[in-house]
Amino acid sequence: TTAAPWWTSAVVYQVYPRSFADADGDGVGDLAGLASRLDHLERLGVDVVWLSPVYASPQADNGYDISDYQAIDPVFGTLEDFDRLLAEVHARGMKLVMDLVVNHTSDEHPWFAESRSSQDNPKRDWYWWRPPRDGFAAGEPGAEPTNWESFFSGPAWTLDEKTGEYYLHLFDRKQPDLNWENPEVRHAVYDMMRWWLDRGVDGFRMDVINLISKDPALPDGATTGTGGLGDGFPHYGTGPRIHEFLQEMHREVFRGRTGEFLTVGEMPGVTWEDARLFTDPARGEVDMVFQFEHVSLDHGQGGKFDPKPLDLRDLKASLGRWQAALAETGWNSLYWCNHDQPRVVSRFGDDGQWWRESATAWATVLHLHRGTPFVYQGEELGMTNAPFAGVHEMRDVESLNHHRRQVEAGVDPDVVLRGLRAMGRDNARTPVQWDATPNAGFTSGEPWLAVNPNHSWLNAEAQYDDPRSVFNHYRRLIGLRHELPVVALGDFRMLLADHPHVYAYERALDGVRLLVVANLGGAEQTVDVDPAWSDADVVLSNTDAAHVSAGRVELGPWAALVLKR
Ligand code: ISL
Repeated sequence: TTAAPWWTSAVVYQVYPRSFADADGDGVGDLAGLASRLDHLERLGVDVVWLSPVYASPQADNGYDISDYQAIDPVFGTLEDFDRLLAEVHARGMKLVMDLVVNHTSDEHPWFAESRSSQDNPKRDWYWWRPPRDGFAAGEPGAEPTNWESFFSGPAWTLDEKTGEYYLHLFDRKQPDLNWENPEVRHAVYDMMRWWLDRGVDGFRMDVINLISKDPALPDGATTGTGGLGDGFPHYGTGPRIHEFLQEMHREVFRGRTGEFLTVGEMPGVTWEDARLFTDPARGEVDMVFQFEHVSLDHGQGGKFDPKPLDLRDLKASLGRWQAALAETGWNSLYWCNHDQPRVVSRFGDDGQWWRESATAWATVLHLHRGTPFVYQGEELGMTNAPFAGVHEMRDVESLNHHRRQVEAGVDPDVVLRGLRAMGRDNARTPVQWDATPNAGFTSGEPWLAVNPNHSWLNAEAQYDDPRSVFNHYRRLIGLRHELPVVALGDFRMLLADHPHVYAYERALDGVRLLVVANLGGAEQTVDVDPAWSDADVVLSNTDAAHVSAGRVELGPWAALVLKR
């Protein structure tokens, strides 16, 4: 059998640069700040850094609105700063992948400035332009060419007065969608990708990459009537030419290159059936995908900002399905957290009494699945959601647009705020908490987003030398993946699928077996397991409140164990 790819035993750490470390005191994190904190990543033991966008951008969506793909935004530093960072990451034996945001550009990108300048500009067809819907005048409600809702609230079309046509933006109006039907667009993207690979980067995380393929007929889609994010967009998941585009990208950009690269496609709406195709190495598309099924299970009737309690059985069914689907061919990513998701210890754990136990229990459950784990900055410290006093303390365009649209529609502002406090993306974007000093050692200036007051006790300095800390638990989990082949390559078998509070599964490879069993609740649980585990070694535990006897495991609140035999 061919050797397993290097990323099957790798752990990726996501840096959201504006909130990681600020070296120049302007209150926004930067490349020099990140370079000064690489000891933290090396101590944690991660293999790859995924760097969220640092390109030139008006920052309408914190850099996911790019105005020059081959320049570093001054707020983060210079290309020289980037080259220095990359050299330092490589010198420490780590890799660095960039965030590829090519479903859309900023409306301030020169390409869009040309495209919008006239209907017969050579770059007109680099974006999606359409006249008002038949029977409607430009600007009239309902004149939008399709019924698609933006992910950031409101219609996905904006009228450009100058040429009397609408342009498509699945996200904010400052993020016009590129037209991937146009080969000129595709080749401009591939040129840019090759430029970054030639500069030495080790791959890409690809932003909403499954959305780049739309049906050129631009048909209306089914809507829920609640104006849900992305409502009506008929290709939520897999557009008509997505496999063709990804295979062309892989051929044009990666084929013939020696070296070890990583590609992960972020794919809202992707199913495990699609993922089998996207991640089948024989198809040359991407190495793994970010799915959204497991992080949408707590979305209520009203969608993302109308959360409901998670039923653990739903989570086990979802992740178990993905483990089974990609067991033979393809590969899973593993994540709870990123810059778009609330902090897992607040969302699914207990950020009060059982903060440490619940943070480490969720980490244990994730990291020992088959797949490549992604650690989002601060997750390794057990960072929590932040206590936003009101929407005035929030910065995220998705939240601010949602708040405005809901309040305009007459929804009680307190109800809207409750959803934003629980699920808003700013929760993940508060500055990393390095120590107990003012602003948590993140900046010497005024932070762009308030530092969580709990940094007084919840910070890296307080955890480095505490063997029971969240940080050291993540370090041991990552160490297990590097030490035991069964973690990376072992078969996966879900246990206790119907238990509402305990998550348990087995891994097996070449006669080595692991049992992962975690109590994901605040009440004690006792579960039956195969008696063969009674004399197994406990290779990792987050508490003393657990006991293994013949055929039984007793688990205190949020207790998580890893047994090996
Ligand atoms: O999580 C989400 C689904 O409701 C959205 O918050 C998120 O926008 C979506 O998953 C797509 O995310 C990616 O593309 C966006 C950018 O705002 C996100 O930060 C990025 O991760 C547009 O580029």
